[in-house]
Formats: sequence, C-alpha cells, structure tokens
Amino acid sequence: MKRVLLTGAGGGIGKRMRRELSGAYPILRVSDLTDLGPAADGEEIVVGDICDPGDRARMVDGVDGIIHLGGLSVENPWEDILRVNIDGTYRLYEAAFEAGVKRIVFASSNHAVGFYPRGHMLDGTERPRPDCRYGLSKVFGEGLSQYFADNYGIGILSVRIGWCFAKPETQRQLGCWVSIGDLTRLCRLGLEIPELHHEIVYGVSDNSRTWWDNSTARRLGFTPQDTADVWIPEVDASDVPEPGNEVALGVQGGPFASTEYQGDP
Ligand code: 15L
Repeated sequence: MKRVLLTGAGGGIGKRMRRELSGAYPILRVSDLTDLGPAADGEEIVVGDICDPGDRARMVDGVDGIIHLGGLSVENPWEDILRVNIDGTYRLYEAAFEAGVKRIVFASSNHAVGFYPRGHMLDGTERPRPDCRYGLSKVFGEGLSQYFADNYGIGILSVRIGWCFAKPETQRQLGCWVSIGDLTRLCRLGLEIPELHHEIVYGVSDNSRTWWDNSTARRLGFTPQDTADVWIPEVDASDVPEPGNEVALGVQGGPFASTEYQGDP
C-alpha cells in the first residue's frame, strides 16, 4: 500500500490511530470535517465531508486502501444516520471503486449485534441484532461491504469495534475493551494481508471476559497484544454503577440498547 486514506481522523479513535499509523505507509492521507492541524511527515490532509461529491473525490483520488472510521459514532436522529452513515458510506464506497481502491477496512461496531444477551458467544457469523439506529447503520455497512466485495472485487474487512478508550471502567467494558494498538494492528491486517474477500471480525483485545470468539481475526493473523484483564481487580472492586436501565445491563450493547426499548432481548 502506497497511499492509505484514514477517514474520521479527527474523531476519538481517529486521532489516536493517526498517531499509531505514523510511518506505516509512504503516504497517510487523513480526512475529516474539521481542522486536522498541520500535516506530519508523510501525511496529506483533506478537510471535507463524505456526503459531498467533490470532497469525496479528493479523498479517494490516488488511494490504494481506506480505513473508514468517518461518520456518526453514536445514536442520532434517523435523518442524520441516513444521510451520513448510510448514504455517505455508500457514496464513499462508490467513489472508492471508481478511483481503483483495492482494500477497505470498515469501522463497524458491536452495536450491530448489541441486542444479544451478555454471555452469548458471537463469532461474526451470527444474524445481526442492532440495538439502535446507529447499530442498524453498521449492519448496513457490513452488507454494503459484502456487496462491494462480491460485485466489485474490493477486499473488505468489517471490524465490529468494542470499547476503544483508555481503560475499562465497567463490567461490560472489561469484555469489549480494545486498545488502540490492537485495533490499529487489526486494521492494518485488513489492508495488508495478501488475500481478502470480506470478513467480519471483532475489534477486541485479549480479554478473558469477552463474549466474542475472534477466531476469524486470528486466522487472518491477528494476535492481540493487550488485555483488559489487568483492570479486573479495580473494576470488580469499584462501586460505580454501570449506566443504563435493566435492559442495558443484560445485553452486549449496554446503554445504547436501552433508549427506546419495548421488548424482551
Ligand atoms: C461505539 O460504537 C461508539 O462509537 C463508542 O463511542 C462507544 O460508545 C462504543 O460503541 C460502546 O460500545 O460503548
């Protein structure tokens, strides 16, 4: 890969992944809606919107691979989810194909399957159970990825990202925490392994309390180097309540699942 595009480079994960990817490829093109500061060595900057045709064309021009983190990363009104995460992602894939992009890593989310009960082991082959409109847009992105692999021959890795923040603070986060180092290593595999059609994997570190069997990722060469287990004593001893209602406490998606809940998980 000579030139890699990182969309959403100004976001919570994007800012840290931009640093992790420093020097990994001859050119890292970073894009987002907002100011991304000065370009570091080996970087190109495109400030723009995936929903704008001209901006999209500038983002994907001359790019070999894309890590697509861009879009809305939490629940939002349907009109915004539809415009940004659904139509914007479709349009970005379309532009990528036209520009000759060969690989895409799609930032999916655990909220594509957030209504599965905790303790129910998932391996990426299960039927989706989105827990909110945001999760539903990630199911769309996974379907879009399958379609673009089957129909247009782009190799795509959909990564259902867990909890990617500094350190876990709740029981749920002990299960689904992923370090930025592990997540970046997994995304790089999606761009660099020689053969890839479309796979769905979990973006999760080596946590003993996980609900995800990540053997597909391991088969692709992913060996997580970090674990949430070092925080088990601290989190087990903490009396900070986990957010959300009793629905949230029972399902993998946690508080995302509780907002408009009206049935049994
Ligand atoms: C996500 O998909 C969100 O982008 C992130 O902000 C977290 O809230 C995470 O899921 C989570 O599952 O908690």
